[in-house]
Amino acid sequence: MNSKTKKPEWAPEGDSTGFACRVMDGVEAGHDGISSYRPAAAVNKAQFVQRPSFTVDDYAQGVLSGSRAMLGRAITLVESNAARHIDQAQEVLQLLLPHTGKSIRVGITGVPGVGKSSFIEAFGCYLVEQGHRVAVLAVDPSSSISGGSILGDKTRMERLSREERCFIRPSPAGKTLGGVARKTRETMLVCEAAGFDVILIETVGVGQSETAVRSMVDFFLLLMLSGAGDELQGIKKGIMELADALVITKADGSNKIPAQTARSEYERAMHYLQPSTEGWVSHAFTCSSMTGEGIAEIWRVIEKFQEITSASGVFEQHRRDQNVKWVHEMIDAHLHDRFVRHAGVRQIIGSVERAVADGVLPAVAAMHRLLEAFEEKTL
Ligand SMILES: Nc1nc2c(ncn2[C@@H]2O[C@H](COP(=O)(O)OP(=O)(O)O)[C@@H](O)[C@H]2O)c(=O)[nH]1
Ligand SMILES: [Mg+2]
Repeated sequence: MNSKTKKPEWAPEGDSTGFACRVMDGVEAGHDGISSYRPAAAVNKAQFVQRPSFTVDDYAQGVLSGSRAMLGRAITLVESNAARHIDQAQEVLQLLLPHTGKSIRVGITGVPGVGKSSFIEAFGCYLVEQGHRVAVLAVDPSSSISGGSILGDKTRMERLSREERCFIRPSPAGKTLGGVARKTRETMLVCEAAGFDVILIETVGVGQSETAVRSMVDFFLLLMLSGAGDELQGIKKGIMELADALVITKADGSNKIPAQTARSEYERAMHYLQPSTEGWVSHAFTCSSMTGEGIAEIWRVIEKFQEITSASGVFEQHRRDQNVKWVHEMIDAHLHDRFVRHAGVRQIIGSVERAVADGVLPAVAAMHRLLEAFEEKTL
């Protein structure tokens, strides 16, 4: 191995040194307001290389000072499942919380192949040119099984990944959507504290992950293909109702006219849908990530959205509601987890389920029996 090759903060499992996403590097110094903050724990070089142990303040100050390396480490801490890291991560988040929230959070969804990664590349580069600092995150619960389909296609974000004003983080791994979403949500807060003012969250347009991402962003963008039926795209009316804007992708070359036709059709269809955000009318657009046409317009739409919903108070209210809802969702997940792990419950759940399936025990009685087992003190 070339000793000069810098090890990235993150690399896909089993990847060789060929993974060259520059934004993952531990860039620590000097440009673009990024300070050369060095935590005390890193002063001793040998200790730094072998076993860095950072305090909660190290993490918080490192992130706030704009250190890319500390940002990466703080996210790794937030993503960790180890009990000792979970407490520390919460303390770090507590310190960062007053510095979060000053961004626009945009969710991007659509079926695989619709052009999400290409859109993020074009859109992200445009935003960076406009002077923004862009963090790109992802929610893909299948990534731990498939080895990371989403954002794994780094070739699609080659230009963006070389931008200093951009930070790209692939989907965290996790067994449950709730776990993956929790990590992405906290990572988003860390990125905001580090000064990123546009957060783009890519989600794969299948299953429940859209709803999870919808509940953590301000603006939700649904990408669609022209010429493919709704059935084919697996797009349900419910998903369209989550969207604050719908974008027909790949509006270039011979696909330009079909894309415009599809736009008008969706525009009509959206007329009959519930609005996703109070006081905001969702519209359909076309864009091409290849020619860049339509990219600037989508940003103008998002700015307009922020302007209107901030003035009406909906923007702030949404975020407040999202936070409270998040707490309840975590409580539900936590209680459910404790329930299924409970020794007394585990002892009887098999036979109770069988009795219900066989039709000899009513469902409500089964529930009571299991909850009694759960609440019984084990001596
Ligand atoms: N012509 C054209 N092709 C595009 C455009 N955007 C994406 N593609 C192509 O569509 C395919 C899927 O794109 P990708 O961004 O990986 O989609 P994702 O799976 O939704 O992330 C790739 O072959 C891209 O080159 C576009 O604006 N115009
Ligand atoms: Mg992709």
